[in-house]
Amino acid sequence: MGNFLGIDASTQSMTGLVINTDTATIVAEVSVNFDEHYAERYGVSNGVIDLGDGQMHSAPLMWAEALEQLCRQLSDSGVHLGDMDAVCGSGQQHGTVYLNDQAATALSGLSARADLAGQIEGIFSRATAPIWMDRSTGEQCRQIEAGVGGREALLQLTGNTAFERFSGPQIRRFWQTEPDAWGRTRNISLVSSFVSSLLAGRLVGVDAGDGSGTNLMDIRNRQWSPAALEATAPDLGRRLLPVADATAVVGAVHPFWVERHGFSPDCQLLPFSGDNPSSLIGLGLVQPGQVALSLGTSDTLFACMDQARVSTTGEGALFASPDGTHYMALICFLNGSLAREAVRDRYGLDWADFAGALARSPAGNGGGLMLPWFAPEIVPHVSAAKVIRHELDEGVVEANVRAVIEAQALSSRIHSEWMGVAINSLNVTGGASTNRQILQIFADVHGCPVQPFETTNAAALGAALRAAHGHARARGAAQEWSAVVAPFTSPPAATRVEPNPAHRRTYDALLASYRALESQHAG
Ligand code: XUL
Repeated sequence: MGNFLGIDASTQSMTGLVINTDTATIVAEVSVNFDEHYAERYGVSNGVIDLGDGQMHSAPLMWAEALEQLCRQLSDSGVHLGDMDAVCGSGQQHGTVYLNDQAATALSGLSARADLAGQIEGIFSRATAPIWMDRSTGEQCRQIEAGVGGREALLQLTGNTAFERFSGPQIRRFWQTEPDAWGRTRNISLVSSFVSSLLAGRLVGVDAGDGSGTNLMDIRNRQWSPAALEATAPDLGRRLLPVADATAVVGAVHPFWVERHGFSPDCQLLPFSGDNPSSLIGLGLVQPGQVALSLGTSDTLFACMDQARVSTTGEGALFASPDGTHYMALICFLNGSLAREAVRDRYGLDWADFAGALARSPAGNGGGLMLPWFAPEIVPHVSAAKVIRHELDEGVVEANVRAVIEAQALSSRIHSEWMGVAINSLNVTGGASTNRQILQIFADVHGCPVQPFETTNAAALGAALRAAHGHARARGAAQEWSAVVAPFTSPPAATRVEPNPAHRRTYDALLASYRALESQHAG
């Protein structure tokens, strides 16, 4: 029990979130915005350097500066960094940092008399780091898939087909296009393991959560896959540290952080993970069947799974959970609020009218269906925007409002079937989660209780909770994950929406018609 710091190194900012596990409270949350502090020095816009031709990079040295700035801002906000028992973190997934043979020495020899960035300027074999927004690696994706025996083989081996934004394709492109700099590359980190290495003062490995976003890790044994390494770049194995155990302390923070920023010399460090795997913990999803749905511009579904099942139709990404045993699915439906708002605006409604229309219309909509692809859809794959109405009169407001929400709920049920998990609880976050009528439809379609769930920064909270879990384990007082996350991630029971069994039967029947309509028009 004590105080734990979670750091999220995301695309546009670096956030620190402090929890106290004795009082079950978030005691501080502070953010350093990259554009605000570093736009000029590093040439970033929204945290990103656009190098053209789809090459989207960022600056690792900037992240080092931001880490010190974050410590100063936390202290200024009243946090006593000396009280932190452990620190852990997360990073935007997939980005790769290329280090030369000076890195290990520079990190271990850090002096508290000078700033961090000035002391590590010389450790990079490539000044910038490609990140998840990079779209320049299509060719490399195909080559890597071919190299391991095809798309399906890579999917079964690593949990994912090759994605342009994943680390392996980024690495292959670097080897192909900059062979000299590749020759000077001694180690490759991800964003997560780079920031944890700065705190440790030595190179820290990638955890399995972030490792599964590389196309390089065997998803089942959570180790680098020799076949995937070979298909990506020569001698890659010796440039990567072994995959780190996400639940085990790697040691104390380097004296640099003690002397310069007031951390305790006993403050323990856990390997960082990717932001999405970290959010899985921050959303409290530590048992199979627990699912969260974030209703944003796009709707994103996070699920905790017991086994490494893959989506053969490419409908979701599969990552290892940093809880050490489970897996996570990430499914992104592009037409989220985008579609809800399009219907709202089409009929000149506000959100209260929208809720009223749901309340006045019957479950199942009398068989009226809509395929609400107001923009090209990711899941299911739909390449051009189209809105299809089936037994649905465009002139009837209530029926169209109900049709868009029922479509989203039915689609989330159909396209999460590949997970092979019985969804037994659904936490819904984001703007639309305050609308009880929407929650009722999701509860009835999935046949499970649905709860609105307010989150702050789920990735940073997940990191702080991982710090608490790892610290207890290292003391020999290991706690169940559910006990660690519950005080921070349980919505009040009174807000829960229970499924209505009669509606559930209506939706079971409607599911077949929706599935048929969808397969007729998707693609
Ligand atoms: C996930 C992904 C993004 C980044 C951004 O696969 O690419 O969510 O992790 O933070």
